[in-house]
Amino acid sequence: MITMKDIIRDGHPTLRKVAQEVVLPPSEEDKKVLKSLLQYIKNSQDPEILEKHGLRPGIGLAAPQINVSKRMFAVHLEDGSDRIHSYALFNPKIVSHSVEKSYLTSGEGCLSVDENIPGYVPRYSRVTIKAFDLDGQPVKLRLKGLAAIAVQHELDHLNGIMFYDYINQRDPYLEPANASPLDR
Ligand code: SB7
Ligand code: NI
Repeated sequence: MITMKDIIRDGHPTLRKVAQEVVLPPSEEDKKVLKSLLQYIKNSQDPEILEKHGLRPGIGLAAPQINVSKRMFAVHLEDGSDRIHSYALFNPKIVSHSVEKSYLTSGEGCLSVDENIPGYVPRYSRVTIKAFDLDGQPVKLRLKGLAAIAVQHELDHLNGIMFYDYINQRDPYLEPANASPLDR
């Protein structure tokens, strides 16, 4: 079971690396790691397990955050339309995206960043993702809203990018161009 002690923090070099593609079909070991990422997110959303193991709540977790530099991540969240998005993906790619952007009015956080870093993080409003699921089968997802934002945050971890890289240094709350606000 993944707990906070397994999660590497800002400053660790792995968080700035471009992660390696996963060899498909996935090995049992890679599947085990990906399942454990999803399980962490689910556990962190269960108040009892969260409390018992001192977890920080999250809606996604990428393999580099547990110091595994491979292209896989999990997302588990309920969006503004009460829809549950639960994904565990290998080798995800954005194949198309909207011109329009979106940002969370509450900003973003990261399990690998202990401080709160305020500011707007511009993301594409809509993304189409191609990836492979736990069985190694191809999947194509069309996402908007919080699910689109979460997937972009996780994909960035596979490319060594942190959410605060996008925050305007002069004015963290500068309205991003072409963007609509999203309340969580
Ligand atoms: C706010 C939080 C997240 C994504 C988008 C907006 C995920 C937080 C947990 N993570 O650190 C996952 O990488
Ligand atoms: Ni993160």
